[in-house]
Amino acid sequence: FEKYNEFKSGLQSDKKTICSIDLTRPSFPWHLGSRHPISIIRNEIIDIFERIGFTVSEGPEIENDDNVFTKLNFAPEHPARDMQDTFYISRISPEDSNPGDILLRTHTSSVQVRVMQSQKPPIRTISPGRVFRNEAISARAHCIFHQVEGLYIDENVSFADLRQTLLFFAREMYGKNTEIRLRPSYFPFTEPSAEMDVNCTICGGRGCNVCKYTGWLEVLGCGMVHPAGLEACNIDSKKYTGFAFGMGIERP
Ligand code: 2U9
Repeated sequence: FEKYNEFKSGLQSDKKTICSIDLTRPSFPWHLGSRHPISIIRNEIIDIFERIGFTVSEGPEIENDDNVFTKLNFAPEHPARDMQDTFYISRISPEDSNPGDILLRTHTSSVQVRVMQSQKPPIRTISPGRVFRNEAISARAHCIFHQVEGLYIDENVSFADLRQTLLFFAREMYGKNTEIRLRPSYFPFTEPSAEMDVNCTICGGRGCNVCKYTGWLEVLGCGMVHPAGLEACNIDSKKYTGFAFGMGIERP
């Protein structure tokens, strides 16, 4: 109580008689917060591809049917166009004069469709961003998630270029001893298509519940850009070839 009175009278007379510290200053240390895990992984992926000449491209989340589906070689009745899979904002019957329905993009490939229409090859770009799918929400899946997609178009781009680029990415991202394997797959926008696995770094390949005892983790999809997609964006598919890849950010 004595100490209290001493401080009180000190404060009433002159602050400096109590101690030399400025009591009005904010407390220390001052925590400024930290990056969100999604941003950390997105920035890591961007850094790796920027080192080998890719530039970042961005585009709108509200898109039209042409850029999300038609120009990527999705058939008119493809199930991804279904209202159960895609969030539609307004439905417009397609005509030559309009680009069709307005919807929330289901992948960031639509950004790359815009790049292909506004730039000439060589094109080397990656598109990070939010995408929207009308799916049941569970512990493993949400209707909004994040992707990074990549596109490389030039003369003489081959599947070997695709494999070597993705091997470089995997070793930068997951460690220098990482091995990859490509399994055949199917996407409307690439032919041939593949899914890429990396060896499981959690169990070192011995098998664990993360890799479901296979020793491999699926990390991305990829393939050679379908010639119909190039032509739809006014790129001569006899002169140019390209590869593309896409990955979700949440899982890594
Ligand atoms: C253009 C042409 C083709 C991008 C690609 C994938 C394969 C792929 C999925 C991974 C997990 C999406 O987030 S996910 O569900 N993506 O498997 N994406 S090839 O292909 C393109 C991109 C642009 C013009």
